[in-house]
Amino acid sequence: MYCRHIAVSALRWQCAQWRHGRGAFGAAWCHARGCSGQSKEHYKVLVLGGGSGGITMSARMKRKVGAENVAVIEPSENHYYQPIWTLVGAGAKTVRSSGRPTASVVPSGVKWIKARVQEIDPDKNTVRTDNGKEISYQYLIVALGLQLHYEKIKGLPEGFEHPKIGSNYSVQTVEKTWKALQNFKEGNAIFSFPNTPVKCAGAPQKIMYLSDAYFRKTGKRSNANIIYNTSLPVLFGIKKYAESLWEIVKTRDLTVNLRHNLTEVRADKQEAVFEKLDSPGETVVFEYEMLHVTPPMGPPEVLKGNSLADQAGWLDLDKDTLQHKTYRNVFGIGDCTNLPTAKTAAAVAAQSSVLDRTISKVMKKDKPDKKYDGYTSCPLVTSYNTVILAEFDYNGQPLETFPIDQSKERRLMYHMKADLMPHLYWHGLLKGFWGGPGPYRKIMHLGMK
Ligand code: FAD
Ligand code: UQ1
Repeated sequence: MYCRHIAVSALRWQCAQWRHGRGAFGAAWCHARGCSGQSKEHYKVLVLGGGSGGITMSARMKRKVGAENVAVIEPSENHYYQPIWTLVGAGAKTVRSSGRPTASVVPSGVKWIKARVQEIDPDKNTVRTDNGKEISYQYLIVALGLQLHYEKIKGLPEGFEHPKIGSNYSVQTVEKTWKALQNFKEGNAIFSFPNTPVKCAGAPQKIMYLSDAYFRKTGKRSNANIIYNTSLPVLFGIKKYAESLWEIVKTRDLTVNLRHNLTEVRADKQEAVFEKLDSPGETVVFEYEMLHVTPPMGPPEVLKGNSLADQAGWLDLDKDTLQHKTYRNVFGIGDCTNLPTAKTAAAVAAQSSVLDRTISKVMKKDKPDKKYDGYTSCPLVTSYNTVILAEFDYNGQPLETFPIDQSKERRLMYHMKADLMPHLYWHGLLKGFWGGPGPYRKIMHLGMK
């Protein structure tokens, strides 16, 4: 039985070599042994993860190599537009509006493999799924996103069964934020930021500004202590926008405690425990009437310890071309990568056009020539009708699309975030037509020069 297993594996491997145009045996050898190219699962381009980056690249790869040569592995029945959860948590949008069936976003003709990737073997060009399938590829695009770790906070996730606690970071908990806001009477409203990399680093404080606005609108503000406890030593990483945010914090009477990391939630007692990162061993307990949790985050489990990952577990990419540093037929996009920029859908958009070009070049055995500048963007929602549109690059330098000062709160930017962006996402980005605002930025700034 064991020997037969080895023999079958060897046969499959040999045939995979033939399909890759390598190996000692040819088509006739493989067909004679009942292993036709058609019956085996092999794709020219295999995409791991059907989130923002995975669906975007599936659409772009379909145009490049034909739908029948592309597959995407994604276990979830639904695809979510996560950026709108900030507004869902504040009651300005419905959670229903954030999701669509995965079947409707996978490009037509592209194979959707509804499974979870369990193992990647980049030396053999194969991937194994949780339902036991082995799939081989010629080119691999890794778009697995990141993992949320609520369980790393003592008392969670079970604490979410109590009221007064919510989190905009998952579809299961985002409506709890809105419930906690509505039920708020008086006391502390606390907002946390973890001691790990996060996606959309502005989101943990956006919900604080919206809560402040909601309390003012409903006459509860004078009963509320609004507290932002962040593990970071700064309010926001880019000075230009941080200055505006500090001004808002001051004028709206919000409290910011830097270097405070949430470690425990005692939901039955409505207490949150924070460690003071600059005084090792020291903790401080806050009572809360409302708690918004941004969970610790980390790389996908399947990448940790894999030869595709760096020491921390993130996909190890060339920061300019998005090609893997050692496996030249492997590429990546989005939150699962170690690209030294903020993890956002806006970054995915800009990365997608560079990666498209890189893959074209690699397929033609040319040298990749387009460079990703690290573009990322975070629409900092500061009320129910204003946004500061932060946009910046690898160097932390503002890289603004519009020829106006984007560090100011603007109504127009709110409408862009709430009304325009969802359309751009579903009909532009996911269809492979939106590669970020780079080309428009150049046009918009022409008149200024
Ligand atoms: P995802 O879109 O998360 O997709 C990863 C996919 O991989 C998922 O579908 C998952 O099911 C799948 N997957 C995971 N493990 C496996 C496995 N083992 N096998 C197969 N599939 C797997 N970005 C902005 O640009 N602007 C914003 O205003 C903004 N606001 C945000 C607010 C919130 C509250 C949140 C949560 C996010 C926000 N973002 C924002 C960030 C943005 O949503 C992400 O950066 C973006 O979705 C990243 O895309 P991705 O493809 O890397 O990951
Ligand atoms: C963007 O491209 C994008 O991806 C579709 C987002 O995610 C939802 C964004 O939030 C932003 C701000 C951008 C950048 C787009 C423009 C027009 C500045």
